[in-house]
Amino acid sequence: MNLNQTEQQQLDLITRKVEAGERISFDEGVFLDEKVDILTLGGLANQIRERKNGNFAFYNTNIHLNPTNVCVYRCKFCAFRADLKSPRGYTFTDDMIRERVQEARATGATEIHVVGGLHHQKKFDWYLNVVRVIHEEYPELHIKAWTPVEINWFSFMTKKPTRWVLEQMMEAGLSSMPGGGAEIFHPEVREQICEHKADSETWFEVHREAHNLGLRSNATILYGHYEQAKHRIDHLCRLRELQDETGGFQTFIPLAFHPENTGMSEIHKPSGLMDLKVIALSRIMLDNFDHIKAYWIMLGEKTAQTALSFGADDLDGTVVHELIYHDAGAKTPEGLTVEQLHRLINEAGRIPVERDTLYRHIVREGADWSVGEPILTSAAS
Ligand code: V47
Ligand code: SF4
Repeated sequence: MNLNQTEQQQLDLITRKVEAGERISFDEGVFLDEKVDILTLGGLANQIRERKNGNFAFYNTNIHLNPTNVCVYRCKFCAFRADLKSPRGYTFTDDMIRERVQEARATGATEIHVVGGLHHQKKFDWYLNVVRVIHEEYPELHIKAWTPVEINWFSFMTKKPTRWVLEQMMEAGLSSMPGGGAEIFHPEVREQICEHKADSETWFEVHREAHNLGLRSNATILYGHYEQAKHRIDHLCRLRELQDETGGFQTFIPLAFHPENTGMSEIHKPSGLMDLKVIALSRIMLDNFDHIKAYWIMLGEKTAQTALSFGADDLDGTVVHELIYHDAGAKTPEGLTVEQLHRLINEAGRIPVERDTLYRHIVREGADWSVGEPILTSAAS
């Protein structure tokens, strides 16, 4: 790392702030992103990671359901969507949903992650029914469903406020919200990649409303395309602000752009170093988030494992039936067994802990599971 004297002083100041648990500013974040080497970033991030989560590395047993890929929108980065009349288009029936839920039960999943396209012809009741069918089939299964893009679409279709939409969904069985649809909040980039869908103000408003109703949610960033350091850091600072207000976010998940079959296929997939850098910067900037997830499906097992020493404390889960990244060229398997996840975590020198969506310990006895106490080490701080 070739820093001049002033830059070295700036890094020393940031290092002292990290050691003291103080907040890193936007300008300092941009400096770290643009000038500081990956090992230094990793060291800073790892300090915070261990302070918050000790030596634990979390995972969960989950299953994905993307009930339709037909979508009215055309986000440039998306390889998953299909036109209404496309032979690639599909839509789940109630029986198909039940079958997926039965699979969830059989594999011991504690969570189902549900997101999909905004189908031209499906009304709000169809989406509500997806949640209801899941909940009726397996009431213990935690339903983490819909991004603000979908909630905003339901609000548009029904002409009802966000709060009403969320309440209907909660009544049907919704338990939390995933972090998707965030992409890059800054309009300079958002307008290039998904200008038509819910803007960043809407994204934040939906999460604020969800948190006010007692739902927990996640957040993501889609990096490795047109964005620059200032856009990435701006994204993290905006999230930190809402978290100060509501405390409702649980986990932050950096998502590396996969270019294959997208409208941005001229871009190269981000390198492993870039992946680790974004994980580390996220851990350093998001001082009020408990968890940073290295989503192995998208990073690959090797980078995800390494990320456990660069700020991440969670690998997501056993994940079966993932489509969004595999349609965009991800070469990872669609699922890992619990044994494989344990091996990845143990090799990284961490202690594997199975969690539920709300970061409570999962206790297993044979085929049965139950929810134990929260395992958060930062709760002690
Ligand atoms: O919003 C779409 C991203 C997101 C591509 O909350 C792509 O636990 C890379 O949000 N290359 C949906 N990324 C997935 C998501 C998520 C994933 C895992 C865990 C959680 C959680 C949430 O996927 C979209 C978009 O940002 N995405 N296409 C692509 N070609
Ligand atoms: Fe539709 Fe979501 Fe794909 Fe955008 S990212 S085109 S909203 S499925």
